[in-house]
Amino acid sequence: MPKSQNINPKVIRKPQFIEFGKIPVNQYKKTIEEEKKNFSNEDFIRIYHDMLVIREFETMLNLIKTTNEYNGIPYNHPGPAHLSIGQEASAVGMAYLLNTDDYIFGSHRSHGEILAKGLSAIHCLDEDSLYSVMKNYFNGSALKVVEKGFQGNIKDLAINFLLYGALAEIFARENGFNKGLGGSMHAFFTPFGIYPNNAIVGGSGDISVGAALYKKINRKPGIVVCNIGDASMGCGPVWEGITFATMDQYKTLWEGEFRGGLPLIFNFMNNLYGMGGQTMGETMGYDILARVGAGVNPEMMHSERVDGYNPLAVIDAFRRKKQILKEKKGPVLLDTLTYRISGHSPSDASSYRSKEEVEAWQQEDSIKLYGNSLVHSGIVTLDILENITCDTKELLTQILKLSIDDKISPRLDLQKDPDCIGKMMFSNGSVDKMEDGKPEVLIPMDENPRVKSLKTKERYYKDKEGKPVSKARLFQFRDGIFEAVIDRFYKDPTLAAWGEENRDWGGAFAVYRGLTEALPYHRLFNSPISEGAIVGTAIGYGMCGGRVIAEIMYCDFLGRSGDEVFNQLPKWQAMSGNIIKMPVVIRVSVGSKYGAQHSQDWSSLTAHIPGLKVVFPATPYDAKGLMNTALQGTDPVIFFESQRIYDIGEMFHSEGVPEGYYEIPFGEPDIKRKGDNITILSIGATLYQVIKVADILHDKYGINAEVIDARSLVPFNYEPVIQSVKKTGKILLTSDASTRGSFLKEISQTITELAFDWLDAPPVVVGSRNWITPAYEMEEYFFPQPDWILDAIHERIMPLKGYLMKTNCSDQKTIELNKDGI
Ligand SMILES: Cc1ncc(C[n+]2csc(CCOP(=O)(O)OP(=O)(O)O)c2C)c(N)n1
Ligand SMILES: [Mg+2]
Repeated sequence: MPKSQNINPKVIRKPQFIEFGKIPVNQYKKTIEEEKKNFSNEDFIRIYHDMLVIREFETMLNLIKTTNEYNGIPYNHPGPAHLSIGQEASAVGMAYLLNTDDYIFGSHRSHGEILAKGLSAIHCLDEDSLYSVMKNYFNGSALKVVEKGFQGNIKDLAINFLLYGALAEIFARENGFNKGLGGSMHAFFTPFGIYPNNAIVGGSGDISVGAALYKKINRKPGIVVCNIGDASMGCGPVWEGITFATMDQYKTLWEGEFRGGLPLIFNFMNNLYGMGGQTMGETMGYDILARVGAGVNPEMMHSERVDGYNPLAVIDAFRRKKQILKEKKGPVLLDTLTYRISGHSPSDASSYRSKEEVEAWQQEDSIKLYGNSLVHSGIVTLDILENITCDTKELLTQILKLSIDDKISPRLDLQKDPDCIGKMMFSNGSVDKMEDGKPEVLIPMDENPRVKSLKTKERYYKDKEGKPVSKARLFQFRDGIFEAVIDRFYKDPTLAAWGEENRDWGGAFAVYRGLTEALPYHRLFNSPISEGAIVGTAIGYGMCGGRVIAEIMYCDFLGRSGDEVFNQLPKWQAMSGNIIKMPVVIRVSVGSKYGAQHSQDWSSLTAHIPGLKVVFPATPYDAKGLMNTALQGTDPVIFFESQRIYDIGEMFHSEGVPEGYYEIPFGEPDIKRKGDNITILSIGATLYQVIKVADILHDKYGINAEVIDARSLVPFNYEPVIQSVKKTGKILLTSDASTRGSFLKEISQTITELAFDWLDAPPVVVGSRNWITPAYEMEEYFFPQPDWILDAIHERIMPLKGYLMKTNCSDQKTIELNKDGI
């Protein structure tokens, strides 16, 4: 809570009533005659044309899925096709007033939105820009296909390009908009402002908020439209996204031109169903979806239901809502009423709705009714409409032929390059700043109180006389992270950071102390307690071109951002065909002292997910160097920090932590102590237990342990570890993660495979117990202790002369515990 806003009990405790205003429902009443001042005849016809293109595109896919044929052309498409037959007016109405600066996000059912937005972009762009978009996209590979033998103007060529790029993508062809790695549910095309469509229901709910933040924070033109289904209103990320998007601080605390609401429309494409669950009347309680806006903020999100079966009603709504966003009074909630005539997917048996219901909606078919109204108003003749239908069918037949021809539209050649998808998981960029410009800061860096105070600190844990430095004088682990972060804030104008208690408080563990003084609100702010949206918005911000640090206060809370961390953050770079970069650093603090729900090390979960880089430094020198690398990169990084060592000083790098900038490459384990007799590899804070063990081994048993700090989990260079094992013949691995399924088990398995011939004993893993983390007073029975490591060495690797076991780590015990699921 900022001190500038005083919460006065005399005011807050006063009795009052909350009053809700009216939410318009289907209030559009204009006739075509009345709309003639807004649309030329050409415009009216274009709307019809665009709806029809979508209808025919989806009809073609439906026929392919259900009959393996369209217009005499056979094809088998085994993948998904969630069609939007019936929803065309809502898509075209949504896209009609948008240009390429306006970004749309969507769901699994987005073919219609892609085509509508693409057609709208083609209409807006001049021919030169259009041609250069097509020519520059993947070296013009899709353009070459549609350009061959084409006769006509650039705009028509671009329509062919749009249809081909989308269809080739749906059929997983390399010429598709995302090299065939997105497919039907995820296809998108950023040059036309079409941003990721998400197969996780509600997945766009928070990502699009991040995109709107990107526009606001970086003064970019345009708005963001989050197109999601009605059933996604039941999803956490959507609610969190709405909460994040409507925070008061944009209007109360953000300064100058940054003050004001986000340029964002939550546009619910309300077809009244999930798959088979009926939202109004069965699975939700809102009756009319637009009602939800009423409870969110005093503006009721300018919520409105609009008749999405009338394209002009939707355009009218978007015109009015865009004005609201222009006045910085957003975000807005639109409940765009529609109906899908097609099944959820072509295999849908429609067991959840009656034939009569579907027929009733077919009677009101938006294309038919809109076409008739154009004819009645004398705007167009039936013949012209028929011609549009014939031309579209012919065009789609052509596009289909091109898209399914294996020679013209091959798939990625995994035979020739088996690693080609693997190589797309990361962009591996190294960029000082994501964009040129002067970073906005409040004071010069050297006037920052924390920066000044750090200049007086000892950057090594012992002073010149070899005496340990007091905590007050010590440059600590948290300071290493701070130095990397503040440095980047003064380098990269796009860098923004958010999370719980990031501002004023200075981050829950004081890593950010000093940043509040340095940065305006729009670069550092407190988020709601919405871990999903903290990560989701960071993803949206990153994929639009900004660099961002988001913070998860405790590792245990990662589950709250499960989908964002598992499905979104790691996947979009590859799913885009490497069009998208993801310069997103997620700081995750691993707790202790606070018991079962605040002390878990879940690093293995994140390391298991392809597409994330995962690091876990254990010293201030490594923390600063690795954070610099994370913030120089263009890939998503999960940056683990152990709360047990935030105040530790640098004990290994004898020159201490350098004041200047340096990077530590990801993936390089670091030998913290040299030795010949046994290798001990640790991840995270357990390093300090290992050092104690190494001392005991040396002093009591004359054994020299080589201590390796993994530092990174992904990527990971095995070579130095193998080298060490070749020398010692023995390895023990230890970390604070519960043993079962930990990343150490992965490393030990790989070492077994790579260094079996040199091993005198199997690699042994000592992790935490497979229980809940108990209270601080009992933690020594949970986290790996020096005795446990010594026990394991004695029992499993090499007997230590005269050693007495402290715990039972026998084979029998291991079998018993596993039998009991412990
Ligand atoms: C998180 C998640 N849960 C379930 C599904 C399976 N699923 C796919 S679409 C769908 C219904 C979505 O309904 P809605 O959001 O209204 O979009 P619509 O399909 O009606 O366009 C479901 C349950 C999913 N893809 N993601
Ligand atoms: Mg729906």
